[in-house]
Amino acid sequence: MFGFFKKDKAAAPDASEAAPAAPDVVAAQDSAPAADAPKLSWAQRLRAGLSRTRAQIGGQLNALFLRTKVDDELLEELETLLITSDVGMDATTHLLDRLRDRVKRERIEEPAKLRDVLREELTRLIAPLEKPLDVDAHKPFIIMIAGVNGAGKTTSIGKLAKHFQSQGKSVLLAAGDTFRAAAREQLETWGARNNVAVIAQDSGDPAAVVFDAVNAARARGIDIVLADTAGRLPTQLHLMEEIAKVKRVIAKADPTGPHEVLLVLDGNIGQNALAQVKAFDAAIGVTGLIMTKLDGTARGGVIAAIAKQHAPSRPIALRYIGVGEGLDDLQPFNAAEFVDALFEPPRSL
Ligand SMILES: Nc1nc2c(ncn2[C@@H]2O[C@H](COP(=O)(O)OP(=O)(O)OP(=O)(O)O)[C@@H](O)[C@H]2O)c(=O)[nH]1
Ligand SMILES: [Mg+2]
Repeated sequence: MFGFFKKDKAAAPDASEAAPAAPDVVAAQDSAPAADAPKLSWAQRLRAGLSRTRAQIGGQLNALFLRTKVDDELLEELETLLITSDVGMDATTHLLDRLRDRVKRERIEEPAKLRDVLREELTRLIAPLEKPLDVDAHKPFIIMIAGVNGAGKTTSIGKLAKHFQSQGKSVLLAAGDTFRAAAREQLETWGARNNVAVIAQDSGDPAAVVFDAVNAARARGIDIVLADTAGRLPTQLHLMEEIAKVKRVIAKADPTGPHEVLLVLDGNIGQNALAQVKAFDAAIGVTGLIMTKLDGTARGGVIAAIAKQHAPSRPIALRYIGVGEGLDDLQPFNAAEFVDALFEPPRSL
């Protein structure tokens, strides 16, 4: 049975105070049962988790839309605000083109109306990222997790394991981070506590560990394999080659796999996310993204930049977003919900 914990998100939204890796999953479970803490709905946690982004971007947006009329000055300031909010040049230009066009065609004069139009256009822009992962397509469904050091891979695996278990799926973890000595034990401890099998090896070869895990999952009739990998930078070419090998070896164990290659992105890195997606995609063919730590940053606007970079020729899926360190703080990405959480509630008229 999964024991999990609740934390007061408002009290500790800062990812920078974080300690290392999988131990966090374990440590957090040990430390903060907080049974009396009010249980927040996902929408409430999302809103709380995005409070920094909202305070910074949403606050300034709302100030703009309190103006008395829609004019060039307002549109220019909006453009600057979006560019400086990690929405990026391409996505901002796209949004402003759409807005200017609609201001003209629909004769929009009211800033409040323009605000609604921006919400609509932003939702439309990021909606293609919303493609929930369908884990029923294969058994075992093999998910490989990649990303730079400290992005939130191992923590996200813990959250995903819980997410899938709550859907009645059996899960097996592959301790493919053979780089850090402690990583394996951390995953094993966590797995034992949460009734999730963990496959690990002394060999130090991540491809061999993951190969074993896929075979074990098949033998045991497991639904989902989550393969952790060590953090690496795209510039560390030998490590990028190593992770490409992990993928090839998975395909040897199961010619249809891996069924999902998830890149974990730290929400704090802003525009760097675009370069990471490109580099990991070139090496291992990324099929989905997880963006973590949106609670610790005001840089959530980068989601629009990612949508623009990949639309419409090669849409990429933002499968999950993380808005806290709790096991429940990872949820499927929902474009409308995300935009709603960014903007302050509409002012009463
Ligand atoms: N606030 C917050 N912290 C997070 C979130 N996701 C992960 N973290 C924290 O980020 C830190 C790094 O997470 P890990 O899961 O260890 O990252 P990793 O990618 O496995 O790291 P390496 O294996 O060292 O490359 C930990 O302290 C986590 O608790 C999130 O959504 N919000
Ligand atoms: Mg890790």
